Order: sequence, then structure tokens, then C-alpha cells
Amino acid sequence: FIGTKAAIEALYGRNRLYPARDAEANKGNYGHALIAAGTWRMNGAGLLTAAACLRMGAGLTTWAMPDALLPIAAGKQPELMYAPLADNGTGDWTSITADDVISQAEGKAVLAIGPGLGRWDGDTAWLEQIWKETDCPLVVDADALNMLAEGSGEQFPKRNRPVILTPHPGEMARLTGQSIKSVQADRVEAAKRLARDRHATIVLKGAATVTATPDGTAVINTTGNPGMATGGTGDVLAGMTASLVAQGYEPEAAAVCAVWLHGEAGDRAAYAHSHPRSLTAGDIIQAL
Ligand code: NPW
Ligand code: AMP
Ligand code: MG
Repeated sequence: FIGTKAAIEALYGRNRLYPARDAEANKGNYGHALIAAGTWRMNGAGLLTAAACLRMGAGLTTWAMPDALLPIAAGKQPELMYAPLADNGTGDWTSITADDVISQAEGKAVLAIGPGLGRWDGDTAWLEQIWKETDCPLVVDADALNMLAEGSGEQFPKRNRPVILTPHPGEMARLTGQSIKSVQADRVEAAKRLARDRHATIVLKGAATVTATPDGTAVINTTGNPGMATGGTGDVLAGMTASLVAQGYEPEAAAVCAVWLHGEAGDRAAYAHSHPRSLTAGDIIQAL
């Protein structure tokens, strides 16, 4: 299935791609998203994820971060709320417990986890506990995908709530044990197989992003450009996807629509105002 704009509109309805806001709406109607992302060294990954979530229309967005980051994050995007978690002054996640994240996720409409998180000893068990004990849909990206790749099916069983995984080909290779080359040789099949194995919606990124679901559907995206091969664009997609989940989209529709809009915004930013070479991830958020 080729995900052109017309085809996506036919599948999900025009209102899904461009949802009109109810005139009587309040922010409570559009979900509260929690973003667990960012470290001292990669705080921008957290900011891009959270800002994209906000810009995509979530009612409220809270960014959970190691508390040493708060002074540099505060004020960058004043509409965000923050959940600074005690980090012993490290600026990383090593001493932040799974319980800290789980309690923040209580009552949230979605948890996006992974961009700029880094890795540490015991992180796969940390993610396992969050996977099992949070009650909201998950969008899993970046370092959290690498944690997941090192865990068994028992550690990461089928959840009651939706899961969306957003690997680039390098992360996909770690998740499947394949080489990047063999992932790229049959992207549709690789995405479909992982969707079945992990009981999750899979967004296999890169030119012509493939979104696959456990029931065997696969959608190939038609928007985007090589200017998007630059740091932080995947973090933006994770935030956009989480935002649509927070607003009540089913996981497949959230993923397909976020991927299409991310590429379309990337195309407008690259060709209308700039050049693909000069595109930055933040430009995609602006173009939304
Ligand atoms: P290569 O180099 O072409 O052989 P990693 P990361 C491959 C954070 N960020 N087609 C690539 O292969 C992230 O959120 C923070 C083919 C290479 O092997 C993460 O937390 C930023 N191959 C962390 O950095 C901005 C492809 O994947 C490997 C491919 C590390 O994430 C940047 C590289 O991936 C970043 O978002 C493709 N289309 N795409 C910030 N401002 O704070 C990727 N590969 O080793 O998982 O590292 O993606 O940079
Ligand atoms: P990440 O590697 O996680 O930062 O994600 C990169 C993002 O940019 C993904 O959404 C990719 O689909 C997109 N992207 C990267 N390279 C290209 C390309 N050549 N054409 C279209 N989209 C791309
Ligand atoms: Mg990434």
C-alpha cells in the first residue's frame, strides 16, 4: 500500500489527517503526553521530541528529564511542562528509577521514551519494568529501542495497550539481528516480521518509511527528502507520533499520518524556504 496523501485520506478519512478542532474544545480533549528523553549531552533530543509533540496538537506535553537539565531546558519552549527526576547531579538517567517514570506516566495518554536517553548498566531491565507497569500507549525510539533489542520476548511481552516502535535501519538491524544491508534489501518484509514478533506497530524509517502492523498491513510513505538525513529529525517524528496517539488516534493511523506529515513538513521546509542541505530538524517543527 503506497501512502500518498489521497490514499491515506481514503484509509483514515480527511478528518484524521487534518483533524478539525471542536469549537467547544478544551486542552483536556487532546491528551496529556509524557516525553522521557534527553541527557546532558543530548538535551536537544528531548527538546525536539517534546516541542514536536506540542506543535502536533497534544493538549498538554510534559518532558521528564534528569533534573540537572532543567536549568538549560527551562524557557526554551515555555508551553512545555517539566518533570525533573532526581539524577544525583549526573545529568543522565543512571540513577533515575523505573518507578520514577511509571509514576509520572500515571494518567497520561501516551509515553514517548528513548530520544537522547543514553545507555547504562541494567537499562534493559529498567525499560522492561516500564513496559510492564505503565498503563498507557508507548512510542519507543532511539536508545530505548537498543535496550529493547537486548531483551527477550518474555521481558517485553504483548502489552494491553498499544506500542509503536520507530527504528531507523541501524536500530532495526539491532532489533532483528540482521545486517543493515539485509534490512534494506526487503524493508517491507523486515517491518512486517518485527510487527508480528513484537506485537507492535513498526515505523521503519529512512527514504520511503514503512509502517507495518501485526495484522500484516504495510504502508510505504511518499513524502520526505534527503535533507532530513540530519541529527534530530527522528526525535521530531517520535514526538509527532506520540502527539497523535495522545489525541486518540489508533496506533497505525497515528504512525502513518505522523510519517506523512513529517515528510511533507520536511519537503516544505527544504524546498519552499531553503534547500535540503540546509534543513534542520527544528525547521520541520516550524513547518508543521
Ligand atoms: P551508517 O553510519 O550509514 O553505516 P545510532 P543515532 C545507521 C540521539 N540524538 N539508512 C547508521 O549506519 C538519538 O536520539 C540526539 C541506513 C549507523 O550505523 C539517540 O539517543 C541529538 N543506515 C542517540 O543520539 C541529535 C542508517 O544507524 C547507525 C540509516 C544515538 O542515535 C542526533 C546510527 O545510529 C540524535 O537524534 C539509514 N537511513 N539511519 C541531539 N541533538 O541531542 C541510520 N543508519 O548508532 O543508533 O545513533 O541514531 O545517532
Ligand atoms: P533518525 O535517524 O532517527 O534521526 O530519523 C531520521 C528521520 O529522517 C526519519 O524520519 C527518516 O525517515 C528521515 N529521513 C532520513 N533520511 C531520509 C531520506 N533520504 N529521505 C527521506 N527521509 C529521510
Ligand atoms: Mg533517532
